[in-house]
Amino acid sequence: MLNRFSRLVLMGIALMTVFAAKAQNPAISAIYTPDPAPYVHGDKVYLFVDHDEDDAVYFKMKDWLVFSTEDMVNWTYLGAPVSTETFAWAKQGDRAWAAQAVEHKGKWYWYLCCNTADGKDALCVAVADNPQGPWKDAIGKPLATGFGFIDPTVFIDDDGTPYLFWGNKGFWYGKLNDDMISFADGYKEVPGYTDPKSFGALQSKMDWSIGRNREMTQYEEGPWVTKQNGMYYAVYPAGGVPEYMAYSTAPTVNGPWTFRGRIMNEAENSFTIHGGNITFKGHNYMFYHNGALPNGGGFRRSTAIEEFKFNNDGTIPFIPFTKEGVKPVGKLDPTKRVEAETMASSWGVKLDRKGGKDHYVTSVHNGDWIKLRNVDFGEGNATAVSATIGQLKNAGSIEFFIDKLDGSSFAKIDFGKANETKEGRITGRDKPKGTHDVYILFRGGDEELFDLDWWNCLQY
Ligand code: FUB
Repeated sequence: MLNRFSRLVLMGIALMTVFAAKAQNPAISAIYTPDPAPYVHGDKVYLFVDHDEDDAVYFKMKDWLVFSTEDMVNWTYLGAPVSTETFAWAKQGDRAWAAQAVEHKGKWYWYLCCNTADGKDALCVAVADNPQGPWKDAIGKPLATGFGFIDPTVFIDDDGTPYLFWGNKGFWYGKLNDDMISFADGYKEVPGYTDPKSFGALQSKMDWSIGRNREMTQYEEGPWVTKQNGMYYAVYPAGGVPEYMAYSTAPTVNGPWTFRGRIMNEAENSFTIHGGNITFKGHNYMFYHNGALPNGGGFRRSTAIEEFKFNNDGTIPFIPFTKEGVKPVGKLDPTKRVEAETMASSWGVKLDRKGGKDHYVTSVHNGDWIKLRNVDFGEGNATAVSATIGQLKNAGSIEFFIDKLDGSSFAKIDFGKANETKEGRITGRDKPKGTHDVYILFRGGDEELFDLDWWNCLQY
């Protein structure tokens, strides 16, 4: 006979299963991830995002996070290696807003925006040898300051020349020197910023940078500049708030820009939308954010992703939002170490807020779960699952399920000591074979259980 608590947990699991079965968007569910800036590097996509605090009721943003994937659905959290503390001159604990990173000649440059200690909008640059860092302030001062100097996007042209574009209440750009941390000849307004032909017509409104009304265009903020087949593309949130996603194109990096219209509607449950597109393994993806996670909203936003195809003439089609998100473009090998913080979706758990290489799934409670997609068990030779935990607050267990969270698990591991590695036998009847989704379900008492570090399948 089930007691009341067990029944509630089972009901909760059933509800969460419905949520899990449908949604790959938002793409990351264990932490809020606004202003996504994806970057393709070899066989990986890195995702650089800002971070809305769980209890934010206005912009409350202190640090920036990194994730990576090889299959577009299972994302590995790589930590929170940069925060306002990285910039000693910056206002601390606030205004860690939109950013984008790029690799150039073996170094990684992360262009971010924050406020100076006296409240000016500032562009900043951090530099590192790899996306996990350690990152440090590249110049020890802002790269540039000015009203509306937010949302930098970095673009490296085919000839290797880097450019930075940015701005809200204005749209500016400048050629960077090869050092990536200084402008070659200053910066200026993007040609056509106030021209409806370039960035769409919008009635005149107050421009705080000049202190009076002027003709404004649809361009709002958050530019994302790329080049494809000789054509320059600027994708950007448009139309004032609530923002939709629009784009313009130009034959040269200096314009003239032509307004091409709407590519995404106003985001679900968020008055901002911000993101950018990449091509990975032959697929085109548009990243953006919405407020669609449980407890999400305009100040608790999450990365979402849609696949799209360019039209034959190079234009970008209108891209509808989906709950399903994108399909996997690779498989996950469970016989290799799988970091616990690699997941396609999750319920209840959180991620640590640290820099460095070691990360954990935290805030684990009874009934929480992690889902991984396209896990390839091959011929079904795995005979056990091994897992390692970090801190232990209370004893508990993990159970592994195939494809759905009901029925019987194929392996179970109990934990009672901090930092232990333990194995659970895979029973013959339930042996996983071929490619499946995997759920890891946490079980225990009412209190927080333990931090999960990593797991893998073993063959004896
Ligand atoms: O996330 C803070 C700000 O909201 C960004 O800098 C803007 O682009 C908007 O998304």
